Amino acid sequence: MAGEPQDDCLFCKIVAGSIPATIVRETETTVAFRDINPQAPTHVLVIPKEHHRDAAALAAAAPQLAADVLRETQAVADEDKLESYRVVFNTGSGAGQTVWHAHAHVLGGRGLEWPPG
Ligand code: DGP
Repeated sequence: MAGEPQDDCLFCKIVAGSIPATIVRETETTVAFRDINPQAPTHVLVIPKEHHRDAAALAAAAPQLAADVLRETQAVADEDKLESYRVVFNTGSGAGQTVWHAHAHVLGGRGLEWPPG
């Protein structure tokens, strides 16, 4: 069911604490932790604690929770004192999504080119 933890989901396991992660922030509804393969000096993933397969599914099923995730991206940027940063939701395998639990990448701490690859 939408929102229920999935046994085979890596990020649900991070939420549950059964897989370790470097957690930078946690709220009642979200967790933010450092990406295992950082692409910038700050590379933090913000996820809803509920399981939704991608950002579009999250926004459709739980818009308030999607807003919580977005609000936390700013909090992460503040925590790492980033003046400029990028928020990315890879959505679908063609866009590079590899983990099927909605997550925002917060990237910063270096110059970021546009357009992205
Ligand atoms: P995406 O490709 O947009 O689905 O992003 C998934 C990200 O998750 C990717 O940048 C690497 C990160 N990642 C994968 N496995 C782990 C893990 O076990 N721990 C942490 N901290 N990050 C992970």
